[in-house]
Amino acid sequence: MSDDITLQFADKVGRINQRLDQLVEDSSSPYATLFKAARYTLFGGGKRLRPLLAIVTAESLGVDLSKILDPACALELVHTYSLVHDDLPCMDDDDFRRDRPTLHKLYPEAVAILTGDFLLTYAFEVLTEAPYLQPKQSLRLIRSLSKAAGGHGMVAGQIMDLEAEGEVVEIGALEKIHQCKTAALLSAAFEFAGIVAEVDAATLLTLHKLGESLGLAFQIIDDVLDSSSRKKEGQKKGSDVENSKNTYVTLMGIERSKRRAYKLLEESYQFIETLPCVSHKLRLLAKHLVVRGC
Ligand code: GRG
Repeated sequence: MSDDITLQFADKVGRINQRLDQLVEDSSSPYATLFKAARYTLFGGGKRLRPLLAIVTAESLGVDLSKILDPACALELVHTYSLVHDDLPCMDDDDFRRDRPTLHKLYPEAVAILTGDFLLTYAFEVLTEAPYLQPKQSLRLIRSLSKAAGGHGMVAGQIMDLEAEGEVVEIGALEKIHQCKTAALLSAAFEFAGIVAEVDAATLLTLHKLGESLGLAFQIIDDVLDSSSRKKEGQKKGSDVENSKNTYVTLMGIERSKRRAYKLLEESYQFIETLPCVSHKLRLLAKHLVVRGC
């Protein structure tokens, strides 16, 4: 994110970090390693985009931060689990994330797996205990997050991605992978805002579609940035090229990929326009997910 945007949302990121710090405390229990490892990965410099999207959208819809903060943190717990498991030797086999050793490089691999399991499971516990929500709202949040994370969501995206390694896939198949891997959790973030704000079914569907468009645009730009940093640094272990991964850039080239991302951003703006609220901040945040560093 650019400096301007970082400043704009610094207070919210601060609140997210503060709450995560309370939710995942250091422990002096016999299983303290789990909490140390979770904190290493949770406080490793993530941008907190998913909780930010949930909070900014919910606030635009008139929700108080106190109601959306814990659900927003649950999104970050799931996101963090997915990064830990994605980096494992049996998946992408990455040695570094956010310029620091990945969790399995610092701890035994089993600890990294268990830490991911803990973060994923704990996200749902947090949702059951989120304050100021009616039981029906908590259930709807749990349903939304399970769908995004599960067998038709992130896990599905991951398995399709692994199976496509070394094969050349069609662009439609790649989009399906990224809808599941990346966009599903963004859709859940927007849905979270709608559920907490108690919007109608049509608005909830718009929020879901907003996540699909913006999530895909975000992923395409991630591929573009990944390919330019690879050019600068040479091929790294765990890079998309080393793993023979299909990316938007390998299938469409940089310029066409960017055009596709900007078209999806326009589509996202249209969804934002139809929301029953003034959403200038949301539009700004959406833009900065896509128009960044390239
Ligand atoms: C179920 C193990 C498992 C994985 C699911 C989400 C996922 C699939 C894997 C994570 C790795 C990956 C490349 C995801 C694509 C989405 C993406 C661009 C993640 C990075 O998100 P940022 O930029 O990360 O928000 P920070 O570091 O800011 O938290």
